[in-house]
Amino acid sequence: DLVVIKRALISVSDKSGLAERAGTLAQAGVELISTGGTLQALRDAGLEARDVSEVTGYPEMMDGRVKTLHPRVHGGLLARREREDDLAAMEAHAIPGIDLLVVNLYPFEETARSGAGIEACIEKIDVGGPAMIRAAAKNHRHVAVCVDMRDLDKVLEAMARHEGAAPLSLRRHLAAKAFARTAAYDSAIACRMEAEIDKPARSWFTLGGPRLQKLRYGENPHQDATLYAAPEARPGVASARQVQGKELSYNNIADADAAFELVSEFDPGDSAAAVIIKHANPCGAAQADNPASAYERAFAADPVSAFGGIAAFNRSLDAATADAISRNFTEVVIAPDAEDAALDILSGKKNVRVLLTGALADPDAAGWMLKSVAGGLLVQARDTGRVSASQLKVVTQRAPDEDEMADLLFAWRLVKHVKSNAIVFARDQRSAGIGMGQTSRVEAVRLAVRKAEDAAKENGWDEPRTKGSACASDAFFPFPDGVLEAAAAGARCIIQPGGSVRDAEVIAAADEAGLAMVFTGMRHFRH
Ligand code: 93A
Repeated sequence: DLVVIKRALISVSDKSGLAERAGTLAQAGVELISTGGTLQALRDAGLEARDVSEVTGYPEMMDGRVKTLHPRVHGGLLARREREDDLAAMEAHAIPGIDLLVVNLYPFEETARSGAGIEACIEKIDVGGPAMIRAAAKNHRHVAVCVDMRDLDKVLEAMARHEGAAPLSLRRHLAAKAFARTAAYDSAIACRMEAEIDKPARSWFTLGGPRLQKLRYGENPHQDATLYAAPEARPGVASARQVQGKELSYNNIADADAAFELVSEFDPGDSAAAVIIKHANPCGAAQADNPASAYERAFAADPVSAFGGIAAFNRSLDAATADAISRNFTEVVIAPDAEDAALDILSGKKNVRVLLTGALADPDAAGWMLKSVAGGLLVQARDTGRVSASQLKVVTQRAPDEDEMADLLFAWRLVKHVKSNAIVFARDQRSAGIGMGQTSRVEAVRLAVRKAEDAAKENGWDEPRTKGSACASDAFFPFPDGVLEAAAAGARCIIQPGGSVRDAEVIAAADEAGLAMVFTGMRHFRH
């Protein structure tokens, strides 16, 4: 099961850590073969290496597009060492056997992420590298392959233990990683190519990027979990910088994502916004002149649920906000940025995880949402739907006034981020009561009303904030009952998609109760 490493081909785009490791290989008596830039780097480090052109008998050509694509390279990677005919072919065609391949690819992903144009991206498509990686990985019974310089350390350690040899278990592990790497690389290329096409066919879904973090566990401690990078780069939780706090858990990441995607719907130029999330649902959200009062308003909307919640902001954290946050038990804080004074204050709460994203998420950005089903994967585009006041259709005798319209639009933004069936009451640009995840719409209304009543008790308000509120429903009311309950709780206006066969009855009930009602023509299911 041991393969003694006698000859290695090294061809790396990212040359960091190369010289030292190649030096260890050379010391172990391994002959090195290399491509242009890598060869130069090795020689600069005082190491001896053979030029691949000398092996192939051809110079590198076409700006390096063709350098290792040759039978003398691929034969050396693919030859089965126990097969007489393979050995005879090597002998006949002067093919040197390669026992170790070290390749990292042209930086296609980085180039695409930097927003480079398609031509620049295409130039970064590595062809020879993946071809060699796949050849070596296919032939891992005889060859070890490293697609990551750090894996060469594992090979070197094994060689030190096994008299210059790498065991099958390691070669197998490296081969699996090699195919995962070329698959992810090609996924990224496919993604970038599809971005150039108006209506991509999507007969296959391309997934996958590198592992960002191995998580301690999943939603529950008995579930394994990992965070991977998506092929498309977007500001958000996966790319955020954690500046302090305990390790992020699976649920932290999921909730911080929900929080940040929602708060990013609010333009920081218009007002500060704060959102508090529990179990992927907002329990409080508010706008204000500054982040601290937005947070206080969001917190007061449901102080009981906010315990141990995740707080998200659309503006940089300042000292006053950090102060307000640290008075409550908070699991995660996520914001585009933070002032030093804010970080100082939060550092007093060692366990609070603070994530800085550098920018808000773009609510209009294209992207994919995944959900696994037994034996399959459901894939849909992100919900980028939004409505403005001018797109709303007033369906009742009374039209909403300006204040009501502002609260309707606020509630509508929120309800998009609440699990269905979802109902949001809002007043003065803050949530008043949120009903989420119910199996009937009227039950979602009741839950939202009850939460508003609880909040009034908790805060010592003389009435629940549903009085005089705007109410949003993520999908149409199938019956008038939900509308009647909302009216009974003091709502003055309702925003909903419309489209029920009973719309006429629902509108009549709203008119009877003196409510203004607008239709969006767009629903926001979220399951
Ligand atoms: O342009 S390529 O697709 N054609 C090739 O034949 C080839 N062989 C190796 N790119 C090729 N490579 C890549 O060159 C490797 O994957 C590596 O990323 C890079 C190293 O080039 P250099 O040693 O000249 O810096």
